[in-house]
Amino acid sequence: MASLEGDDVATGRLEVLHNGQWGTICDDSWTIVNARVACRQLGYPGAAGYAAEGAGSDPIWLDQLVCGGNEETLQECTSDGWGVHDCSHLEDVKLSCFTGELTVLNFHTLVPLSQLL
Ligand SMILES: [Ca+2]
Ligand SMILES: [Ca+2]
Repeated sequence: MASLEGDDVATGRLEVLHNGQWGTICDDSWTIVNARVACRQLGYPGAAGYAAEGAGSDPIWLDQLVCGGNEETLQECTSDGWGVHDCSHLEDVKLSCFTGELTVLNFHTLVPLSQLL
């Protein structure tokens, strides 16, 4: 088992800039893979979580966003197209990113079962 522990977490409504206008992202099809791409693009080392609680008021720019995980930016992921959506602002993505170095907690030495008996 490996687990991750972040020092600190930054949380906020995720918005993208398109044609000089900021807009929100709908949570439909949103995954932790998308969240990782977004956090990396924001300069953070990893994604801690997400929720549909952004509650923005700018245009809803992206819906059905699907990232493969290797993209440098969310703009490289597939979507229905800029401004094409069937969402409300209740579905705006709220994103949490780790801000500190990730620490991998790992390497429990395994004692053979026979020694425990
Ligand atoms: Ca939704
Ligand atoms: Ca949708």
